[in-house]
Amino acid sequence: MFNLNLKRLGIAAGLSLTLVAAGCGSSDEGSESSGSEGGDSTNYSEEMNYEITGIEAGAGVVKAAQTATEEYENLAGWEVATSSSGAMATALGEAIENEEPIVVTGWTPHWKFAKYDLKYLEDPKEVFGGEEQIKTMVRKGLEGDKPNAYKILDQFNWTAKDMETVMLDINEGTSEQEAAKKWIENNQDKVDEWTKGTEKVEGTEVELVYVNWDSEIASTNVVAEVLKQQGFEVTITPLDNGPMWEAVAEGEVAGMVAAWLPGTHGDLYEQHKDNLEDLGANLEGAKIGLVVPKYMDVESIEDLKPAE
Ligand code: PBE
Repeated sequence: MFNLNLKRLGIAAGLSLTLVAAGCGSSDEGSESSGSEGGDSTNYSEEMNYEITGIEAGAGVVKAAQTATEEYENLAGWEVATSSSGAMATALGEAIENEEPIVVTGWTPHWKFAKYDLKYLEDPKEVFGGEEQIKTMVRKGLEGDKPNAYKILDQFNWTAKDMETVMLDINEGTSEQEAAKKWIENNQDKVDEWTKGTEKVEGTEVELVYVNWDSEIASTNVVAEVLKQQGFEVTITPLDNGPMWEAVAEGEVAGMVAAWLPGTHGDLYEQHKDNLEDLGANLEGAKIGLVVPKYMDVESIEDLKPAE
């Protein structure tokens, strides 16, 4: 994962260098803080208004961040501001442009690590958990009703690098569908493994649900395009996290490829696991945590300062 991010950083180096150079010229915060030991010597926490920039309220990473504000004594008085993944990305980009401090609820795979120089804050209390898998969940009975769709969903799996390729392409302006089609064209060998042993259909309907997180937009569009190429009539419906799990457990839709486990969606999995079918991992090496720009002189969640 980290090797991958380094490689990707190379691709975005032109952009990052510009940002860093602009930052150095406009602020001397970096030099002031470079000699410090405890972190947060420039009182970033106050500058950030003791606020973690979150995403959708229903996201697991937001819930974990809220838990962190309770578990870490030094986060007394901190709040997690919720909005959307898009708003978080905009706030992150603006903060970096001005070399201002910001803490966001972050996750990997995500294009932000290729575009910006970022780091995860250490989490000694392990509130955000360790390495995760992204798993595929389908409704009960799908195998009997729509065996070809079931098999493709079961066989779908790719790497963090694959997912990042699609995410970056979308971030750079390619439409979600076009980015998915392009990735499929360039990775036909992988796609052939997913469709292996299945037969084409004529217009069988399949509905997938997801949340508008950049990672899930990438995976869900790719799977949808593969299903379409096999003759399915595919609908993809964005929902909030809780309703996404419910839609599968209640049998309203075929399934989803967006289950982050064991930690991030652990509570939702416990709640619904008896009413859906777990088809296993479609991606290994995912992660969530608090993420900051590398120019910030803080390494651990414990370096942040409590609200006065
Ligand atoms: N995420 C991306 C999700 C799972 C996928 C990390 C934002 C969440 O926190 O629930």
